Amino acid sequence: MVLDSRGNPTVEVDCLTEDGTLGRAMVPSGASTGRHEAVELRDGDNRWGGKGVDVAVANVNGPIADALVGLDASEQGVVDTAMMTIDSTPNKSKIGANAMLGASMACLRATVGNGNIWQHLSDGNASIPVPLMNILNGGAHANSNVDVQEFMVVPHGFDSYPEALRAGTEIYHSLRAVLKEAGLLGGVGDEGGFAPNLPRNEEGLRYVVEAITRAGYSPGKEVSIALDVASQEFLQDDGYHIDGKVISGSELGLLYSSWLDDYPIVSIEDPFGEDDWDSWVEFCQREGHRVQIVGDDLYVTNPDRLAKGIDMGASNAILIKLNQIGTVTETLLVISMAKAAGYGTVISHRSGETSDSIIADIAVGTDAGQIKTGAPARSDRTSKYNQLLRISEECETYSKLFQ
Ligand code: 2PG
Ligand code: MG
Repeated sequence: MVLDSRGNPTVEVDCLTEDGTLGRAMVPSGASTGRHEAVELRDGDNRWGGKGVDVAVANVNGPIADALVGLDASEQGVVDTAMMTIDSTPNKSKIGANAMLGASMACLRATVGNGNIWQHLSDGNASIPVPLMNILNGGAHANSNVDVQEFMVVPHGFDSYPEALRAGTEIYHSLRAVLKEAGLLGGVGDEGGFAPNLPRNEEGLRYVVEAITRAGYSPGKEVSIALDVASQEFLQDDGYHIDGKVISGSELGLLYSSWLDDYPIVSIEDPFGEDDWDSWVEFCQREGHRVQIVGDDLYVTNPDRLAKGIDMGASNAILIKLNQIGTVTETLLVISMAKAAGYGTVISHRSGETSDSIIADIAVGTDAGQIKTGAPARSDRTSKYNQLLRISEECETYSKLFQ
């Protein structure tokens, strides 16, 4: 058990191989979790506010160790299948996706040893992903009145990742100055972005554009905006509760369309609820040609849900979170499925994170094109941006997405 960035227990797993190589991995944890995600096992007793992971840790040291000790750690498929055999539930509720993913990632690390995970995963293609940098936090990640969970900047108009990271980071600091002048600077949210109260969600877009301009960058040309609306969080029986009103999925789609007309938005994640397929399809038919539409709670990195979305035309991109599905093998499978369907792939952190930076390597090695990993602040977020800086010393190709 180790602590995550919100001060909650999470699982860390060590995998030791016969030649003495140690692979160690830590598991992240979400707050705005989708109903269809694999199960994160929590003790639920009166310690740690119910969030203890003693049972998950015992599962690693007991049944998972029993199933894995003696296997070849580099046979990722064999390792992951062995774990799924001891938990045949569809959502990994017996052993826990947190226990399983920790072991799965630890085996990957042990396989690579002092080498690079991104090189190990690459089929020859690799690129540094465009970062979607969450500089203004709302929704379940902030103590504010803003419904939209994440306002991100996307520094796509640059030749290299280091330049893009600098732009995004300068804009983060510029947003601090802009909000301070407006008397709106308070604390930050769970992902390190500022968390002001705003009269309307659209004001967040206005402030981010102002921050881009003030930092000396050209909105839309060099740096654009991505949103994670995480709308399931404000969907109730009577409709979507946003900006103090209750509206239907169609009306919410029209609100997004008006934002697309007025702001340089290149990507919208979870515009509709996790089971509101019809609204997704309607919006994707109308706007899919001019904006990336990303399913997170909708797909939960699950091959069956992704297949349904591809079939219906619900979106044109998917968010990838390893702990939503629970093994490295299944994660890689979902990435390939999405790519084969022409879907965009965004490799993502969780709002509760650790210093583990494995998602940076996965994003490069699978040539995913995009990564979402919070503000360029706080070690739990910068560990990923910094790992990408290290990788960029060897892999100079910066994704051409959104150019
Ligand atoms: C999301 C994530 C990460 P959480 O909704 O995309 O930003 O949040 O980890 O709380 O589900
Ligand atoms: Mg999301």
